[in-house]
Amino acid sequence: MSEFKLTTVEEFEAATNRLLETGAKVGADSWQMRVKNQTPHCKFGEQGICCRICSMGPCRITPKAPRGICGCDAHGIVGRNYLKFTAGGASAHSDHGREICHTLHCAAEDGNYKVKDPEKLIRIAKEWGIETEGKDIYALAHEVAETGLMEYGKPFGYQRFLDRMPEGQKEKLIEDEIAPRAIDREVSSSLHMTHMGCSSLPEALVKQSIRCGLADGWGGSMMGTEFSDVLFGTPKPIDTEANLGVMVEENVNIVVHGHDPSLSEMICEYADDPEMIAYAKEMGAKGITVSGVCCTSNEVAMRRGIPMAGNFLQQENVVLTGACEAIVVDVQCIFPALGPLSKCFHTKFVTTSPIAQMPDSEFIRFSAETAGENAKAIVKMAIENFKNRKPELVHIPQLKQKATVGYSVEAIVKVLDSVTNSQVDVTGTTKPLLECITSGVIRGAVAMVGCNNPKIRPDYAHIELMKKCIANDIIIIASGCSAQAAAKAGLMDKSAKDLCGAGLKRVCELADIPPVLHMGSCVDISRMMILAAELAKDAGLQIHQLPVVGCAPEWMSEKAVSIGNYVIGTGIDTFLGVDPYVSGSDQMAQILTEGTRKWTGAAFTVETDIEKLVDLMIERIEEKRAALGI
Ligand code: MSK
Repeated sequence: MSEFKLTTVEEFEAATNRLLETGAKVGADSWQMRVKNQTPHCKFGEQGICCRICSMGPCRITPKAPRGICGCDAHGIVGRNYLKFTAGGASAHSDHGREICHTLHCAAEDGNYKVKDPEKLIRIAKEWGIETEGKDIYALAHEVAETGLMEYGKPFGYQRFLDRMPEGQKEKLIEDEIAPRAIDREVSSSLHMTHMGCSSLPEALVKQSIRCGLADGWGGSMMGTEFSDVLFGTPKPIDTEANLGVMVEENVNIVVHGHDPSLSEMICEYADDPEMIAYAKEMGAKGITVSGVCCTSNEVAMRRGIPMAGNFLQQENVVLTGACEAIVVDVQCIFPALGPLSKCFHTKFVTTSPIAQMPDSEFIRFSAETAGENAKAIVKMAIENFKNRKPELVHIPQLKQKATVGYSVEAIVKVLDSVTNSQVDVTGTTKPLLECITSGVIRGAVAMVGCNNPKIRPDYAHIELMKKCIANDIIIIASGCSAQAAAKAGLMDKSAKDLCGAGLKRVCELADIPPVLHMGSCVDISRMMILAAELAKDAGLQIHQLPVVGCAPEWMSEKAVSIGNYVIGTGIDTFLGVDPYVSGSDQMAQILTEGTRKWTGAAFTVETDIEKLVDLMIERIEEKRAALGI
């Protein structure tokens, strides 16, 4: 009998409550308290009908005042707010991708950063028409990086990676004026369109939202993912652990948080350095444990097996353990609350990027050129802080689960190919996966993504949706904080196959995979787009015909809105558990939930009842199967 048991959300909550007791002792604030202070939320903001893009307002739409001072109605105001929301997210993801391009441009044989996957680099160079023959790998890396950087500001043409789409899809996007041009241009055009006195036509604003999102998904994010693989290695299945119990009381605990692997990779490198480990011992610790929060955690988990301490709404918990010597952050999804919170403990809150500077932090400017010395200084600082712990405040909840992570597209193709082609050459296609789907052994796939949001019981929606899907033979590919929710629960343990329907269970057994596949961080949703494109090409279909849907049940960030736009822009129906502030306009709601189909074949479904949301997803997958006659 297997001893495997999922960790429940109730157990997560009990662990959090225990940590909040420590917080109360030291007078710490928490997101749980701040939610109470901020509730009820502003109704105008919730419906997206508050406009403050010029100084004549702010204007708010009511039955008595149906137009703002400029005459814009609710539909225009909601539409502009939605486009701004998207542009914020696209800019963040794409700027992350740009940083990775710069890091690739700094790569050198004897430098801080090396090319770890030269094959992938050569493959991308060939795809982009860059001569590879007889070139030094670093010269090639620099040329590819420079070409990538040009994708941000080139004056003509569309994003290069659109050529990865099935035949005809890019042309359709061009015809509908949704194909993304230069990335910065799409962000800039979006902000131009939302300027006072420009667009107020909902259809135009949604179209631009999709275009801007696609510049992120098939531009900035895709380059972020691909070049991170070139620099740090393309992920392969690797074992790790997840939840706060991965922190080790006797060790110096360094927690990396944010998104950009350029920093966290270096921290891991130096934390592993025998000189640093010896120094930690000298300071009274047994060793050094690096663990992660949010997407930077996903990055180092899937390449190095670094354990995952938690996801978005657990970031304060790592400090509340009283055993965190340093929480080291780069960009995005970092609570400014970590500054004052860390002051209640001995924890050093280390900010490293000019993009994310916060009060009550120690700022150590990190750059690709000085990465080694920056990382060493941070690791040393954490070690020297070990002696400042207050033992009476230390409590690490003993909750953790095993997880197998690192399912890049390349890894998925490889594991499935090895099942069907054990005696012959590996073909390197998605055909084995397609056969499973066509035969009905697997009914379809859900791309589960996104954050936590206090509007939804944290992690509950992710976990319950995944459980119901796998029980219905629907495989899950997960990224971002959704992936971490799955890992903390135990759904990325191979033993979780016992929770699957008979078909998916058989596939998990044959391929030796968990039913929820970890695909990486939030920029890595681009991997999901590549997989969908490959599946469609191998099946001779368009992406929107596949029995595949996207789902972000607990999303919260601007990036998630950008992602949602590029997922439906790619042709994948997307199910949201939180409304993107559009309920104030029936016209906007209609376009987003139906109208976009004429351009991309996909649309959003918003349903805050999680039970209903999962049933709607399963229904949509079955509809797609029926339309294909499978
Ligand atoms: S970290 S964007 S909370 S997934 Fe990528 Fe998690 Fe959402 Fe941030």
